[in-house]
Amino acid sequence: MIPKTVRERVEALRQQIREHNYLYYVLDNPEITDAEYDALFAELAALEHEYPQLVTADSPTQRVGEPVTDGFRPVRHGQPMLSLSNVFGEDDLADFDRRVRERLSAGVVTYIGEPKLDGLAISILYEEGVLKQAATRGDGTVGEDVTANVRTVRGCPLRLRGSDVPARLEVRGEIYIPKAGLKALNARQLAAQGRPFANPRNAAAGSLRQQNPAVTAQRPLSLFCYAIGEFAGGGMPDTQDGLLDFLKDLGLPVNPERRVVEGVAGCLAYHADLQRRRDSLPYDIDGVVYKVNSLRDQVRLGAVSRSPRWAVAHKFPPEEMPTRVEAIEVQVGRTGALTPVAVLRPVAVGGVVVSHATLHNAFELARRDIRVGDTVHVRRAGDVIPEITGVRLSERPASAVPFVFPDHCPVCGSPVVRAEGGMITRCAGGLFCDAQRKQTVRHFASRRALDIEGIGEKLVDQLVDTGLVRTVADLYRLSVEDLETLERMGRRSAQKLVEAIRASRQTTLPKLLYGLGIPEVGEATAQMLSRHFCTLGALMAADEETLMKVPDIGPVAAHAIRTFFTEPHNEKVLAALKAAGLEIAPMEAVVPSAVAGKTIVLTGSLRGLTRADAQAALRARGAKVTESVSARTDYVVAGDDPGSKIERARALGVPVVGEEQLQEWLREPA
Ligand code: 5U1
Repeated sequence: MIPKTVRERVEALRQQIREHNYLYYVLDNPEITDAEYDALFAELAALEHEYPQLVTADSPTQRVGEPVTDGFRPVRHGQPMLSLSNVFGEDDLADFDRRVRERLSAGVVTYIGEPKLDGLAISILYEEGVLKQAATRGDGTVGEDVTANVRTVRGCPLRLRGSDVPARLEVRGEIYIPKAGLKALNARQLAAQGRPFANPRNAAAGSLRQQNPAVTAQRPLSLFCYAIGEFAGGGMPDTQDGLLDFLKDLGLPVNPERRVVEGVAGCLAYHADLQRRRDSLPYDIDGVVYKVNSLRDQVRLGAVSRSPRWAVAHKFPPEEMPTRVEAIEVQVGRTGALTPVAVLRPVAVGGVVVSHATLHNAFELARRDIRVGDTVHVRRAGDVIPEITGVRLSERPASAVPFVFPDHCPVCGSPVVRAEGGMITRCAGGLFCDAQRKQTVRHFASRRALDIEGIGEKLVDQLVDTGLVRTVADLYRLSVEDLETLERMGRRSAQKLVEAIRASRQTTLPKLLYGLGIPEVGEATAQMLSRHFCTLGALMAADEETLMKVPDIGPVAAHAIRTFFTEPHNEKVLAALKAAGLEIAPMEAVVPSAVAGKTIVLTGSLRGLTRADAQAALRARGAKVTESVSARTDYVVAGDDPGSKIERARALGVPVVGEEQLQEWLREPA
């Protein structure tokens, strides 16, 4: 029997500790010393030790759980976790703002500026105020369950604050490591003979992927929340600014540097201000995010592909560093293109250790006359391949000589060719060239293509070098016994790989088209072609004229696609894939909007949305909205107290529909 006084004391201690966590992590305004806090914590831990029946999962003492044994379970997000598209300067931002204004039929738009942290996106689910699950973004649809590790993040409440918590709240934000934390962590890594983390993002990601939460608990992880996913059982604020206050009141940390601004000028002023103060912030930021402040307008704007139309990232200009060119290598790509690459003395640029930079092509290399031994400036912008922005000619060693571009492929020795007027030098070896073969297989197996788990660079090298794989179709003939002959491949791994290859036979048309590596066909074009033709057969039968009817397919792409499918070698590979049992899931036909091409007149007052909103939403779905009813009008939408337009519609025999029908139309995505 546990004395009532003990129960009450345990509850009181938990309340106090939670409140002090809130003061410390959310308000950044602690009211007690660390020693006083530690004393409260120690008292609670001692009582829970004595009365283990009193321990609850949301007690502040219960942050570090058992190690994960079977890897991280996949978690399907209730709503996709979007990623942000970028603007690269004032003109881009003005375009973004113009598109927002047009879609909203608005004059000036109120935005909110927020710092963009260099961390890892996370989704945290609270049920009845208690932390139930945390997942990484993954591919935006399915992430990994990292609940045990997120629980160790001190600033992340295990229980939400207040008496009015939503029944279900999925909050989204960024897990990051503050600058001081990264410095200390890297010092520890070095002292333990480990490799330092190149940037806070890697450090945060590495920490969250630990099998043992006790290790994660030692990492100085922090959290800022900035959005919600699923939400039920509570009132919602009207604005992003209000949402951040709402999250903060629930005890969730939000970034204090946000600012509500008006239009492009306000956004740019915010960007400039944060860029100036960047170094004095306690965490690394790589830019800012602008979001339309009205949550209702965010819903109206919706999303395209994986990015919202109502938010955009504006990065800071990339950083540059000087370093030395130690060698120039020539790499051979999937299509045989020869790309010169500078091998650099490793240097940290913008948080990443850079050791290679592309020199683009033979012409560019000759034009810029970059030589081995030169001191160059390297720039890294976001995730793009590092570039050399300048050469310090004054520091060029006397021994440095111009680079002589090879006239034979460095991999297979075939002669190189250059189309007249073209910039690209190619190996003429085609699939005789193992470099091209390897790249083709790698691309085919990659995540966004056929997604064959376990086929990495080294394995493809071996498969091609041993002659086991000459075309992508050969992958499907590999047996466990074949694979077992390879280096570092046990029977179990070989079995798993054969299974993964077999599973990849169930695919979709966009993935296959992308995976085939057809020149000019990236992921977006593969999608477009699939939607248009629905089957591989229909696409293969299409001539150039038919291909050019697909949006965005011009004569160059049409020619490339046609050439690919009429090339006998490719025909053979496709036939072999079919014979291997490739199954392409049928494409769902795109449902055209019910109002596309229709002329619609609105009359009377609408209850659910303003006239301007309704007009914008209908236009976004391809309708024409006009003021007066004529014989050409397809529908009149009548709200409350409609005017004389109704009579005119009836006289002309134009159908009159109510607001419910309008809402039905608007439920279809624009
Ligand atoms: N500050 C901030 N960072 N960030 C990143 N807001 C924000 N919003 C994001 C992302 C990926 O996505 C929204 C679409 C919720």
